[in-house]
Amino acid sequence: MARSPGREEFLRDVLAGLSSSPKSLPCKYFYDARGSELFEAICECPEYYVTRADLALHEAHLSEISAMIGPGAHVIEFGSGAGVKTRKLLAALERPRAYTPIEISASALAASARDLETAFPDIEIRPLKADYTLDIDADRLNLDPPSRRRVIYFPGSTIGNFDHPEALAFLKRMARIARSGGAVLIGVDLMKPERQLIAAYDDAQGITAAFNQNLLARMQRDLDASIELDAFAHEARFNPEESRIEMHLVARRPTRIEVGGQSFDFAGGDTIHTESSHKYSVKDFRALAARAGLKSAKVWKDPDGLFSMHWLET
Ligand code: AVI
Repeated sequence: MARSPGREEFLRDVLAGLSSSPKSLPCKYFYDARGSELFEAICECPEYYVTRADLALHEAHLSEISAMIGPGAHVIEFGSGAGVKTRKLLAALERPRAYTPIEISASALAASARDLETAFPDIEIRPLKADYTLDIDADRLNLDPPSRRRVIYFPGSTIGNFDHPEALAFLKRMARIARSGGAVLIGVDLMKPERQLIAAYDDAQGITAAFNQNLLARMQRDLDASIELDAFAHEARFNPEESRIEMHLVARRPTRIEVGGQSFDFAGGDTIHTESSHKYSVKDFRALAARAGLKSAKVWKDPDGLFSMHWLET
């Protein structure tokens, strides 16, 4: 999810989100430099099981995953490839032919490509600067001969941050890019008791709260917005109808946000919905993938049933 769209796009999305009912802001704007630091800190929180469970699943099943990917494949990651999971995966692959990280931030992409070229001199690193949430120009990946297997890699459960129609469209796009004979390796967070989910998204140290509130601070910094930061509190809510955790910024008292020449009034208790994190059962995710034309060939779960990794074939 690390994206840094320009100021114009940010302002347009903020004005649209604050004008809508209920008010919302897109979660992609969490990840400026400060937000990315806070997200790294969330991943270390004892309550936020997602990163640890995902990494443990990678470690436990690397040789099987490597065998499924097979020799000579082109691994295409939707994300910068800067993470420890990517390194573990690349290290375990049998003579991979190529690896492409797809990332909108040119600086993040260049830094990770440089590091990976040094660490993996045998792998052809082909970075692609693009917004993976939009359509990717397939010509830019078509250096591959038709016989080369493509594997789309999307760890970390970011798929959960998409609403169901968006997740379906996203999976269809992955299937198109993987093309016939390809596969998708994707991390998906699993449904679990509400108490555990709330703790994971409202940790005791207040790091997730700071991550959520940084969105308002970013509006001040980047858009010169006038906001009483202390008038908004972080809240994590479970939405059982949609099987998702929602993050909100809730007005503690009547307040006003002024941005881009417009003002938005809040009564105490009014909220801005800033993120949804959908939780799936294995069965429901398989069904969603099937609607995108992806056949489930293997699912790995950790022993506590917290997290899953799906191998889907085109
Ligand atoms: C990036 N994404 C998978 C995280 C999640 O769990 O939905 C973002 C996050 N939001 C709060 N904590 C972590």
